[in-house]
Amino acid sequence: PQTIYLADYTPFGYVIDDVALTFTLDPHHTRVKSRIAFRPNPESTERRFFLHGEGLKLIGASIDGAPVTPELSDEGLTCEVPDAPFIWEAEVEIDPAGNTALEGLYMSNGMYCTQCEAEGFRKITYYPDRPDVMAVFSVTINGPHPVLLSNGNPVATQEHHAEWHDPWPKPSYLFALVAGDLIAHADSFTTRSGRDVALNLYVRPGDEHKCAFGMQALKASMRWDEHVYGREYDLDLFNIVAVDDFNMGAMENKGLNIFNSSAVLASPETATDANFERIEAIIAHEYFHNWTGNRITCRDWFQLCLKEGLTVYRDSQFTADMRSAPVKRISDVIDLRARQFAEDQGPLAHPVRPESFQEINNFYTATVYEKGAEVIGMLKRLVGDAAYYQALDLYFDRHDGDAATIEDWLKVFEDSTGRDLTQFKRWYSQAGTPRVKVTETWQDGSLTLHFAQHIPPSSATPDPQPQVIPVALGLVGPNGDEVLETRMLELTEAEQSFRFDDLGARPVASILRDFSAPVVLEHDLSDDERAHLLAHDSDPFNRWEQGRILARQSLLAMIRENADPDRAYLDGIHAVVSDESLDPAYRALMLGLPSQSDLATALHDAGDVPDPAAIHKVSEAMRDALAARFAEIAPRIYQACQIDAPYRPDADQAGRRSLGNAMLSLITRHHGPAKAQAQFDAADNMTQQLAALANLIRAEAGDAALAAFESQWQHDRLVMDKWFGLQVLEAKPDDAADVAEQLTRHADFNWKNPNRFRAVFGSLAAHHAGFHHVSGKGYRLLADWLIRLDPVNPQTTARMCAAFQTWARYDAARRNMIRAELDRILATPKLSRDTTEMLTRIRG
Ligand code: HT7
Ligand code: ZN
Repeated sequence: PQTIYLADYTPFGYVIDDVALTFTLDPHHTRVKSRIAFRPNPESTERRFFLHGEGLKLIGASIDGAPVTPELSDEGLTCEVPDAPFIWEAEVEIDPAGNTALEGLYMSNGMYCTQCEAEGFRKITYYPDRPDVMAVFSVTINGPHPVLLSNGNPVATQEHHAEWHDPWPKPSYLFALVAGDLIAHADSFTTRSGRDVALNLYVRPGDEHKCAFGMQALKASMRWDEHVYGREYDLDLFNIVAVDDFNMGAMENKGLNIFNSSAVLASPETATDANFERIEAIIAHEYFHNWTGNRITCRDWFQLCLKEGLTVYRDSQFTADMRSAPVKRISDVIDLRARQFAEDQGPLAHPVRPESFQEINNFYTATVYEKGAEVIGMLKRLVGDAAYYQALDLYFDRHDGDAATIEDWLKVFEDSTGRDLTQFKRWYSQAGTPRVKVTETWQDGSLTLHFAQHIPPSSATPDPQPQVIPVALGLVGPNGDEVLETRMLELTEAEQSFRFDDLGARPVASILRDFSAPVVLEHDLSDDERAHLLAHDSDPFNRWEQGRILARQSLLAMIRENADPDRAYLDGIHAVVSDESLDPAYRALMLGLPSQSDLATALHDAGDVPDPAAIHKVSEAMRDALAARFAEIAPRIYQACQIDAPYRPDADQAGRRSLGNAMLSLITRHHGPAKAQAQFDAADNMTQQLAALANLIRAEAGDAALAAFESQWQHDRLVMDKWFGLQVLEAKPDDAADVAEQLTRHADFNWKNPNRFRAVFGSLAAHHAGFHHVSGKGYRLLADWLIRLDPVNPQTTARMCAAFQTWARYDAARRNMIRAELDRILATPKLSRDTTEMLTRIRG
């Protein structure tokens, strides 16, 4: 496969003034006519006329009305064209019903829909399918469906015929079309300047009752973007469509967002609190793309973080404002460490702005998205809030309508703040997670903190240079008082020291508050000092962090030295969780343990070889110890968390349920499954029902509940995804692969549906001890199914390959088994470019 390099970027040789597309829909023989006004690009000397096109049957083409015979290849066509403006017309035939890859125009449950990012438009018609070619689109749809949608505003609608016009120039990846028998949940929004916007959430009949929350989240997002970033919506209409078959979460097509139904549909009975929160965040994310992505788009796909990092950052700000800021920050850090740190420290490491790729779909990664967002957060910390928003105003003014680059983005900050960001730019160009080691010296009332930063070299960045790292610091006195309020230290050198004088008694340094930079901090505090911060730190993140480190240290000692669970940890957590002045959601987070995969990383970092079975065993023992420590208080807290009011998915109620269900786990462990069964029987919402079911399965008392759940929810795909996933997640390590295998035989295991495939195999990959079972059956089963899925849906197959990315840290037997599976998949004839690239990178 061909490798594409950032350094090779050249602009397209032609400019498009406008595009008219006419679709005549048919499941296997859809006709697409295009009429495109091209003119030579005055900013380019390139005069080769190449249009992307894949899997298209060309019916005919003409230039200025005269038929032409272009030269066709698997990737597109070339043609002789005039050295002056001209009209290109073409007609192609495509097969939406046969499109199982879910990229381009495809069918899902009888409805037509599109997914064009990143390079799906070329499966619809011949076109310069690159984000820097922006054009105004008019779309006509002919089809026997009650609802026919495209981007922008409707200009004419009759039965079986609709015409749409999008006045905003856009790249082809933002094109969308939907046709089907859909029902609109309608509402409206009045912008700050008084314009009325019609809002619709289109769903399949039967899903109408799952729309209200998504609509409310959309309106909250629109209001928030006006208040916080001064950004208004810019069309008369904003449509969202829910689709059952979708490779990712959702897509920000201009004026016509398309959502995986799991990312938008929710009712109290069918969706958990976590689902509601995720839906709120994804709706906000896609809506925020209207400015950060659509109005200002990316020059090329190497700049993906320009829109994704910034939009993730904006959606995390939104969630923090709508819910609890500390809880959101801690949850984001848990996720960042689990997914992005793993990527950055393994064979898939790449910079936030990669410099080469084979298949761009493989670069919609945690590094581009989540580390990309962390980089924005650091920029904001470094320049301060006011300067950040001023810079953003300048960014929107200067680049509205542009296809921009990271250089443009940083220049805006340099111009508006006067700061030199040359070194900061390394966050975009260097792969790897910086490690920051801190040592302390204490003398005569002065504390000196010595920082040393080190970025482990990788094949992506063999010779890393020091980065700018904002380190938020506070000092906590011996009596728990704050003796130095949070201040930002800026690390720029490989080694740097900071001194704090006139301190009286020696304080405990609280470093990297609020997780001010995406680094691994190595700060040798004693257990007592950590317990002190756990009890007193004013920074909620670091308070939680110390609890987590104590837990990790104790778990590692249990593995290495057969130690007992650490009493100081158990007591410290008991004190925080019992503190009723704290937010219940935060107290629930405090009870979480490092994941088994995190522990494997910690062991590997320390030079040990992780044993998944041993890690599982100590994690269980620690949970038993927590259950015993909380035996007295857990039933009381559980009771206090019960809600005697109609279900609401807000932060308040969700926090109480989260703490209540954390208690339910401890109670089930210590006192047996009776309370879980009672909760299951009484549950009137999915959060309570699913938590109870998980506890019953864990207690090996779940058979009846599983059967009852299945017969209650058989008709609901999204709920059944939970049923499939939970059985794998909660299986014993010896059984996880067998349970997954049995579920693949279930009549409802529709493996071509990405949500269902992920429910089973995403859960297997997430089951550390089950997936890495010593027999190798987890590896074999996943490999079998990846081989089967690849020809059907390469994107989803390639993403799932990441399950193998940590292979090199395990023992020789496991390494050999994984390598054999990787080789077996790689030897499959006609393996997709997506999967080939992923596995080649993983295998190294
Ligand atoms: N910008 C969207 C990315 C996306 C996507 C990318 C590749 C293949 C399928 C896809 N579906 C959506 C989603 C987002 O980040 O908002
Ligand atoms: Zn996005």
